[in-house]
Amino acid sequence: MSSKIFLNNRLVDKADATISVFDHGLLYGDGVFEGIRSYGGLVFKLREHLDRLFESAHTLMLEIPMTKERLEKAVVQTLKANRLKDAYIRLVVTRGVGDLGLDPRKCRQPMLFIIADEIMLYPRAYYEKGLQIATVPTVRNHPEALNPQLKTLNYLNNILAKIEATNAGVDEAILLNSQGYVTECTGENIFYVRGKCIATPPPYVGILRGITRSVVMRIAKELGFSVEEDVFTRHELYTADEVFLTGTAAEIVPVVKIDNRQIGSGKPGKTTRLLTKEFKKLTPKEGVKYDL
Ligand code: PXG
Repeated sequence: MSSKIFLNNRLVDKADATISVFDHGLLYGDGVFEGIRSYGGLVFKLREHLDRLFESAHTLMLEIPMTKERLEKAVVQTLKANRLKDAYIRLVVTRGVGDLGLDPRKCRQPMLFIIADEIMLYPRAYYEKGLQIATVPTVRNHPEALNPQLKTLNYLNNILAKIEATNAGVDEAILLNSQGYVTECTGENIFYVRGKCIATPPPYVGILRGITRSVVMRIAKELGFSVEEDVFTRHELYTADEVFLTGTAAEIVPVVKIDNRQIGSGKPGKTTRLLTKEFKKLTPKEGVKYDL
């Protein structure tokens, strides 16, 4: 069965899911997106993802051509059409077709599409052995230039960082802000563990307020950890007991080496493993249910 894409209010075959070269999403990166997952027939944190999508669009003055309720149904409809219980969902809204000038007023109709596909899982070794990551020269977007809270089609800041990490021979990049404080990775938030304390940077340093981040903070509090949102430098990461990353695609990944410094024992730590276990208990329980 060929996969079905939800494109502007209807399901079309993948081969027919095409958009114009005059779409400003392509010409200028003018658009917003979300990456969502479903686990065993439940869409995880769908409402939170839709809220964030609408917030990003609101700031860009991009009108999403559908209500949140209708969009929720459209996501489920796309999952059903593709008969996917465990899926990766990409929801994109672009400014739509305009002319060769960046004025968004020339774009009459936003373009909305939803792709639901098999999840591309990270290699098992990442979870079993842990990641090696490095800080990169590219600085995270300044919040007053392009706020990282906006999940827009402009991901070049993150892509440059990813290229630099790859060039340095590591799996992922840490981006610092213009003051040298740790922000996040290219598509994941970052945490460190020290004893019974778990810390992660606050949104004002310039990060995306990740949905997985919020879930992990909640789990950690429930387990009796003190959870802090605080600014910190690389030194705090180098000297932590454990470091891990969170994101929709990655879930929770242990980090064992940063800028060639071993973190803790050099193996995924017990707190990271405990949080992962609790997170995995939660995902098949919380979410918007659908039947195939
Ligand atoms: N920071 C950045 C810059 C991100 O793009 C996260 C943190 C984690 O947020 P969530 O809400 O997912 O916990 C992200 C998320 C993709 C993809 O296909 C990207 C993300 C999520 C899912 C898929 O590139 N980024």
